[in-house]
Amino acid sequence: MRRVITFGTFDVLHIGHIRILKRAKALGDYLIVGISSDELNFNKKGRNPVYPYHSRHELIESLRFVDEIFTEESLEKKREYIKAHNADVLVMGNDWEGRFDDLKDTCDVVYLPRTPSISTTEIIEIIKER
Ligand code: C2G
Repeated sequence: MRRVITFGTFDVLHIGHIRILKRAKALGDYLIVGISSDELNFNKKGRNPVYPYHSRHELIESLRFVDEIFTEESLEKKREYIKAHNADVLVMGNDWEGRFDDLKDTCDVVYLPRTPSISTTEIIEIIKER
């Protein structure tokens, strides 16, 4: 069984998130998702998420192609998470292209093209303008 792991905040869940999770699952049999803690999201993006961790967790947990969830506390702990979950492949969107290549000695590392023209930041801006 090929175990796939991926990471993200998945704030204001949108079609780009759904598509990357589906495509990640299609690369194996079992999909494990590391959801960023509220603190990690603040460190990455300089803002609190719109949806707190427990809501983001509940949304991702409801997706039929997601098999397991855990909390991503730090970007630097990827190697630890990959080992702990026995993952065979790490999947990330290509906004992270090259960033996790040092993990190629642990598992396959695949960067998938992002869905164009949609992001949480843009959704927040559009709603603000209304
Ligand atoms: N994504 C995508 N298409 C979009 C927007 C996002 O394919 N239009 C992908 C991203 O590339 C990422 C995943 O959806 O792989 C989750 O996106 P974010 O929630 O923005 O993830 P991010 O905050 O970048 O966290 O350890 C890595 C990080 O935790 C990734």
